Formats: sequence, structure tokens, C-alpha cells
Amino acid sequence: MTAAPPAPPPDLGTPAGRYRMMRLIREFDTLALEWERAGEIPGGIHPYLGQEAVAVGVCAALAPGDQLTSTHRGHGHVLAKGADPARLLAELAGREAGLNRGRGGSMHAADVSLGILGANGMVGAGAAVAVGAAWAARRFGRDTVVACFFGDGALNQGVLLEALNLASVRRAPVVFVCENNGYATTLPAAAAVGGSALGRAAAFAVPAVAVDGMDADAVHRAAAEAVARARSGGGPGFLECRTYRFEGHHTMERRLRLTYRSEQEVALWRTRDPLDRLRPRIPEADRIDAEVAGRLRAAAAWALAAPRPDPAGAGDFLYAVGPPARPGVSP
Ligand SMILES: Cc1ncc(C[n+]2csc(CCOP(=O)(O)OP(=O)(O)O)c2C)c(N)n1
Repeated sequence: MTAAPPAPPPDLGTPAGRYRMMRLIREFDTLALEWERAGEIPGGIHPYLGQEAVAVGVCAALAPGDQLTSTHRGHGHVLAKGADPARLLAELAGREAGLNRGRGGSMHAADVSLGILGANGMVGAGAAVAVGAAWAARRFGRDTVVACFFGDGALNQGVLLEALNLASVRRAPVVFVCENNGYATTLPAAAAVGGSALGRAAAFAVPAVAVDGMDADAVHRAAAEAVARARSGGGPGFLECRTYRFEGHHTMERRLRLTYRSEQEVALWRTRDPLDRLRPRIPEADRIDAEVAGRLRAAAAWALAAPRPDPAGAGDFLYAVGPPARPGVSP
């Protein structure tokens, strides 16, 4: 097996760099949708299409040593923090060369060396991990920050409220990022969220701001402020990014022919496409598009050629290996 095609660290410091990453996420998930239809990805995916400005705007405000926790809709977060797209594709396709040796799949991609503490299939669960990591960083004297992504569906999870409280009283350097795309599966936020996202943060005295989640620059500005405050000991922050997913909740949705959003609503949000919005300001956009397409082609070819794990190793990595049992004490 040859090494993965080179994956340069993302440069999100310029509008062109942010555009390049948004294009990569857009094309990555478009390809993942094709692979899912072709049967290359077991279990389906939750496409991030439409929400690219949130992942990129927030990750542009993070330093390489910072960390993040992600969700079931995690490809955008993981790529924007610098994961190798070839290894993430291999992970989705269940290959040994994948980010997590093909065992994690779409919803459990992680690369701790890059500060990616993991996508997470349990709604809201990343918040507990984020506060733990942030609190630990402070106790060990590091000045790193953790970005915690979650959807509007997590606003009603007890773990998120506990995490907000603990982060507030411990001044843990967490930036809570609510991607409010208006729906939890098929349930509209308006029918499910008593109060509001900003109200949840206010209840725990966590400074919060709502931003246009279709505008990478607006997200970046708000995230940079919250990250700087958290890094300098000012405690957690909260961003409500108002955004939209262009595709269904999960790839199963098309097959089930669910109709909970009107065509007009989807079409209206598509006119606010975050890539179209930034593109006119990027003179080299055509070149970037071609470069991203080439990079993904190479990544896809490499990932599909990668071997699948040996079934005999299906039980590997399930349990942490602890210290040897003491004599006379059963393990
Ligand atoms: C604890 C828990 N409850 C329920 C589910 C089933 N579930 C998976 S995704 C989802 C909706 C999540 O909506 P939201 O948090 O708004 O994120 P989005 O899908 O919109 O990105 C639900 C209820 C789950 N995975 N975990």
C-alpha cells in the first residue's frame, strides 16, 4: 500500500484558504453521497452540504494545538481541522488505511494528533468530552481551546446543559458552537426548543452571540473573539450559527421519500449558498476548484485501492489495555 496522497496542513487564514476548504468539504460530501449510493459506504452518511461556512469559520479561529469535538454530521469539522481527506474517505469505506483503521466509519472519525477528539453518534455527547478536555488543559497549564460542535437537537439534551454549567463555573476554555439548521431529523426546532439557543447559554452566564452561519467571514469573526477570550482565561463562549443542510438528515431519507421541508424552503436557502457568497471575492476560484477536484480524485483512487481489515481483527481496539492485575485480585 502506497502512502496517502500528500495532505498539506489547511491554511484557513485567508478568504482564498477558507474558500478552498469549503470547496473541499462540498466536493468531499458530494463524492461520499455517490459512494453511498454505489454501496461503497456501509451504514450511510449525514451530509454536511450547506453548512460548510460553520466548520471553516470556526476552525479558522483555532490554533493547530486546539481541539474539537464533533457530531454525527462531522466530515466538515474533521476536514477543516486538517484531517487527510484520503484517510477520511478510506475510513468511510471501511478500509484498514482509514483514519481509524476502518473501524469508526463516518460517525466516529477521530485524529487525536490533530486535536480531533472524535465525531460522535450520540447527540450532545461531545459536550461532555469537550469540557473534560478543556478543563484538563487548564489544569495542566496549556492555553489550548476546545471547539464543541452540536446541532439544535442537542439543545434539549441534559448533557449539554451540564456541560455549559461546568464550563461556566470552571471557566473551561470551550467554545460551544450550535449549528442551528432548523431541524433535528424531521422535527423543526420551532416545535422542539422551548426558549432559545442563546437563552440556554444565558442561563449559565456564558457569553453568546448569533451569527449568519452561511457567511464564513461572519462565523470566523465571532469565533475568533470567543476563542481569544477563552484562551486568555475568560471562560467559555457560545455561538449560535444559523445555517441549513441542503440534503436530507441521512442518506436513508431519500429512500424513505420524507417530505417535511418544502421545495421552496430548500430553494430559498440554496440562494444563500456559502460558497457562492464567497466566490466573487476569490479571483483564483477556478484554479482552486480544479486543484480541489484533482486532490479528491487522487484521494478517492487511493482509498478505494486500500485493503479492508482482516475480519480476524474485528475485536481489536475494543478495550483499553490496563495495568496487569495484582496477584490474587481478579481482573
Ligand atoms: C442521545 C441520542 N438521541 C437520539 C439520537 C437519534 N438522532 C440522531 S441524529 C438526531 C437529530 C440531531 O439533530 P441536530 O442535533 O439538530 O443535528 P443535525 O442532524 O441537524 O445536524 C437524532 C435525534 C441519537 N443519535 N442520540
